[in-house]
Amino acid sequence: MVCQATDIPGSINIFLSIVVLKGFKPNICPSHYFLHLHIIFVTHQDQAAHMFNLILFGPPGSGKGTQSEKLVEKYGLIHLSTGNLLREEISNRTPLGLEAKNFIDRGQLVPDEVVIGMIDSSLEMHKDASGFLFDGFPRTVAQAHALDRLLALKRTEISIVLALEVTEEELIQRLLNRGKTSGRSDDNDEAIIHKRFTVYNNETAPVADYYKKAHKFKAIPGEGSVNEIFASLRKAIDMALAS
Ligand code: B4P
Repeated sequence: MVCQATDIPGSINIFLSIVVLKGFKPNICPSHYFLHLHIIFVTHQDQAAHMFNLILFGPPGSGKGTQSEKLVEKYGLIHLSTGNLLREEISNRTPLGLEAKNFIDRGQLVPDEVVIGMIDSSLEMHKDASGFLFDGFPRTVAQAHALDRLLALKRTEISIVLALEVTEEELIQRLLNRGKTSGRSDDNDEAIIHKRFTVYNNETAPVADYYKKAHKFKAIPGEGSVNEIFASLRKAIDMALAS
């Protein structure tokens, strides 16, 4: 079997050069070794192309976290919640957590570079995932661009964005209720909750237009029982998977 040097992607040539420089001598002829590496590369590419990547979008308290738990169980996706990742950093009192707390306590968004860095490392940690559920990310257009770039590096993309729609009165009730038991500093104070809505309208709502232009956006009614909303989300996902 003959394999031509022009068939081999540049990155693999570089990889092989490093391996050879480090003294590794494959016990097969170089052309077959290249072919073997090429097959590994193509297999990895195919897996990435078939990933299902979902964004669960919506204002604070719309039920992203609640529904994400059920969706990851149903579809076997890896759950990436920037809110949860940030709260973990805060409870571990890391420098990143201490910086993030200042923003969260005031109802503001944590700087883009911090959350993008967290998502980048999480994607790296789950190289073999069949897909991701992004919960609470992206929250700015800059984050949406960064996510597109990170996924393109993995030769995959966002499959669908499902946006939970809930009225502001209902959101306030849910957040104040959660604040009674969650101990979350950003849920206890109505002024902070209003600040979060202002930030959402100014910085996060434009993310919806970004995905509408890409024909990936679908609104889902976010009021009703948790199971009713879950059924609507499942219907939208199953349609996207079938298309
Ligand atoms: P998040 O942790 O993302 O949380 P959230 O938007 O407040 O809530 P979620 O929509 O997940 O609501 P949940 O299911 O819990 O963000 C927290 C903060 O972290 C942000 O304000 C920001 O500062 C920072 N942050 C996070 N990501 C960031 C990013 N990408 N960039 C910058 N900063 C970032 O539901 C809320 C309540 O409603 C719960 O009590 C739940 O039980 C209840 N509920 C859910 N569904 C219900 C239903 N159908 N009926 C009645 N109640 C319901």
